[in-house]
Amino acid sequence: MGAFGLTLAAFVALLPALARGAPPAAAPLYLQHCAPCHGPTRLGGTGPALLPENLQRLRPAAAIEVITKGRIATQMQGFAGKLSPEEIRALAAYVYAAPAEPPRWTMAEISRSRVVHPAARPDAERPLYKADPMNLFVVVETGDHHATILDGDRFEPLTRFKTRYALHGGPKFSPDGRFVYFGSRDGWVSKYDLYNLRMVSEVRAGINLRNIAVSSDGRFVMAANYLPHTLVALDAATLEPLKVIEVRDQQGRSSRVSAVYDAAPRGSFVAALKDVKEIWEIPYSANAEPVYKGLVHDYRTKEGIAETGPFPVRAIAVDDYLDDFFFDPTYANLIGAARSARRGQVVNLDVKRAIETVDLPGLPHLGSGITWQWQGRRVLATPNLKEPVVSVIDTTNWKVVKQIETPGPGFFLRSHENTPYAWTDSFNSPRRDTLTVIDKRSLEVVAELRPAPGKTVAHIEFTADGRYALASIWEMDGAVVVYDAASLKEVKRLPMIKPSGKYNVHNKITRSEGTSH
Ligand code: DHE
Repeated sequence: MGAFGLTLAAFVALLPALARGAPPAAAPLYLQHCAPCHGPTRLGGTGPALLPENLQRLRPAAAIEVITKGRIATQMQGFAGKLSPEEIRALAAYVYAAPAEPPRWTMAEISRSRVVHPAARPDAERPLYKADPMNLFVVVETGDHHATILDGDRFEPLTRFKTRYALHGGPKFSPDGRFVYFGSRDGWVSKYDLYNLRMVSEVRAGINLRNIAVSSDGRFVMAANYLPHTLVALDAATLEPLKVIEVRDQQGRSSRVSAVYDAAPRGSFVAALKDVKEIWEIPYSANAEPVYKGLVHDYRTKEGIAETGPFPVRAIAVDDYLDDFFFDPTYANLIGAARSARRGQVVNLDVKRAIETVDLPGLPHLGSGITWQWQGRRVLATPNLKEPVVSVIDTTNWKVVKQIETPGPGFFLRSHENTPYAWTDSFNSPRRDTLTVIDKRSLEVVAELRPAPGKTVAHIEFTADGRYALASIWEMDGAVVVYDAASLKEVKRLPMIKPSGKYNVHNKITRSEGTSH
């Protein structure tokens, strides 16, 4: 061990940061007090990564508070007794500053990070338990970074386990529903066996990750990263990395990836890009005929040369940045929210251009959109992050049918084939304790529910048969509240620690029209 209890290699890795950019006192303080848990180059270790991208959701004042007092229910201790207020402020400034050398996370680092947990009953054909494996819920508890597997018939937990720090985005399932894959904001992808109730393997696919998608044939996981600017294809069986795709447009400008989704009928992944006006489609299946047609012109390497091999990229130029979107039921079109204009764009993936615009003034949260049949046509409904309305759009002509008023701007919207109601929240408003129930036939609000007055309530998911709706009380002393979806009466309340999303195996693998995909 070298200086400050670090290995020589770790200390040498830090020298550039010491030499440039950092306030003089902060780098050695970081080495001494923070590096053992957060890593010498701030990439994370037992504690989370401390890089500007990973800290975007934490205000600097809150960071100073955490360094001073520690964080409850974690190993993060307070440093008030050891460091002066000036030293704490210097440390906070240090972790919000970009490192002198941009961190690397290449194929080699990804491969090295892979963790394979000891296998038990890997070939099991049945689950360990009696509950119906198709009606399980995976409940993500972000309060203490755990997940609960809930029996969706009895509403009883089967197990609860530690996850990676700060999961984000919906966990994704293998097509048979046996495995669930999680993505964490710090870049970890974890594969969990729902038959054996154990973690199978994990790999760090990026340093700051947005979300993951699993191919509909169950063979691949694609990870979307903000840092570095990459998409990473993994073997879904082993989580071994197969390809790191650098994300840049034809002019060589590189981009963060906002999200990646599986477009099952097309046999492709589709990625939304944050910093360039392109959408990327990446076929994974040889049957993806419409995607492969004419593809020879779309294969791209960073030199712009046609490339063959797995995961070719088909870039589609769009008029504006589309950093989130929703597929129509055919998956030929996607509707994305344009960032600069108060409208949406409908992009046809086959003709490779925008074909319509939609008047959407409230920053729609399209990733949470759902569809249903209404008066003989399919409508898409989406909450809006900035306006207290649910927008209902006719997918045959892309006209807004109705803006349904809610108590406040919402985040999530959910329904099920077997219920006439759609449920939404008012997450981004003072009325965040209220759920709004909308009748899908009349497009009218039929009820408002306040399961815990004064506390945030959000994110609904239905049981496989659509009879019950589960809502999250999104607080440290939170709960999952089970409602009878017809009478709207509460039937059970399970204490949970800040449960964010919950995901029903059957609804996900059958791509229920009422849930996210
Ligand atoms: Fe999310 C899904 C983007 C902040 C909780 N969020 C998604 C998806 C995207 C997205 C693109 C769909 C990916 C998927 O499911 O595979 N989220 C963003 C943002 O851009 C935003 C606004 C800012 C950010 O910093 O990332 C953002 N998201 C949040 C939160 O603050 C939430 C409420 C708390 C948290 O844990 O981070 C949050 N996002 C969620 C959840 C889902 C999600 C629970 C999955 C929804 C689902 O049911 O499928």
